[in-house]
Amino acid sequence: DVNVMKDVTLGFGQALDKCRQESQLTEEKMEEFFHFWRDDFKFEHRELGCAIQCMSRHYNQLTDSSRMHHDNTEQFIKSFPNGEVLARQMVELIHSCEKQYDHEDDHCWRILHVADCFKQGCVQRGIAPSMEMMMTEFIMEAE
Ligand code: BOM
Repeated sequence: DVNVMKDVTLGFGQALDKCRQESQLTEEKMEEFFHFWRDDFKFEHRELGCAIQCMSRHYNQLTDSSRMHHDNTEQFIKSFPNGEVLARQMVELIHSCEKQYDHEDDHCWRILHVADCFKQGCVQRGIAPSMEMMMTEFIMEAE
């Protein structure tokens, strides 16, 4: 459900600031992580892939080969309200995206493609939050 995805995104996005420096992801390339869900968001900066790698590592969601750690990712999603309704679906979706891009040896590029594929899959399944939802919640949290 879209509300779960909104919460998981905002939770995951908490690691962005910590990862900006090491990934070189400037605010010009991505101001806030929730912009991920904008209709016109372009997955073109390798730095975003590096940032997602850093953020995933921060939450112990990566294996030594920089692939998704299934159990830890499932637990992370389940740590949000109603997370259990989406956890398996999200892990399976990310894994199917990983398999599609397994030939890409550069971790940052691969993760960027996986993220794009994950977003498209969420849109198709109707579990992608709207930008309006993301903005509202983000502003509420900041107040
Ligand atoms: O192969 C490496 C796997 C990296 C996972 C990339 C998934 C895309 C995540 C970007 C969006 C995140 C929103 C919510 C967090 C889900 C865990």
